[in-house]
Amino acid sequence: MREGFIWEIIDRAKSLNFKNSLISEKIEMNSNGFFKHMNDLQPFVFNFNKVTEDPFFTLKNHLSKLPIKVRTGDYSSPKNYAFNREYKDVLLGDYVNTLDLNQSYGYAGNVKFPWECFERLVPAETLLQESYEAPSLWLGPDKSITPLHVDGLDNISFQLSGKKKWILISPKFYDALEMSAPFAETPNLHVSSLDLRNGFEELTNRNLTFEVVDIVPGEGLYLPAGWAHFVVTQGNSAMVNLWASKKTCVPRILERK
Ligand SMILES: O=C(O)CCC(=O)C(=O)O
Repeated sequence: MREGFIWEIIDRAKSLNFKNSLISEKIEMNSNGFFKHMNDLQPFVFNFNKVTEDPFFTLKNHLSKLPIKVRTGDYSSPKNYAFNREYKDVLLGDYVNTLDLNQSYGYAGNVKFPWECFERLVPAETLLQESYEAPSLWLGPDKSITPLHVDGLDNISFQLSGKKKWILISPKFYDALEMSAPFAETPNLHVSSLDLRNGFEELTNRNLTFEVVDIVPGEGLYLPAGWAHFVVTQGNSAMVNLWASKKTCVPRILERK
């Protein structure tokens, strides 16, 4: 069951036109403005017209030879995610074959891929490419996990196959999440030390409120920068996402003391 604000927003967002999306209204804010206006920056779920072709088939057909990095080992541990990532280099076509056979060795999370293929997966005539970074693919087996973290750029994701459970936490709880900023090249990607793999007790113990949002194929999630998220996959999943362009979207989490 979706809760309050998410339902409202899905209704409002049904006719979402990306050219007039919230992204363009919000990019002017600096990080101080962000925290001042944080209550206006709400995630929302929207519907999009998913193409009928199986996304895994499309990917194998068009990007079979794309070299990708797959997260392996205990990749869903917050500590490893922040400080000790392990990857296996494979070709996308080979990785999708392992998913088909239930023999996947990890999570192909945040793999950059060409716009041309993005447009085969998400009908995106109204989307202004220059407003976004290059698209990313997130392919993984059942129970693929991304630990709790915060990104510095607004994010739009599109679920193509399988489901995802997103745990969302407002920026107002940032200080309770024990964040660190381990990556020099992406200083606004902050990772929490809280391990939510076995449940959300750590959050309730800290009196944090959080939203649980289940996203199914044909639905997308708009997630403003600064919202912490923990994501778990249900079934083989294919998702694509776009981050707002670094050139125009002021990262809003900050360099906070
Ligand atoms: O789907 C996932 O596993 C994580 C997605 C995510 O962290 C993001 O889109 O920022």
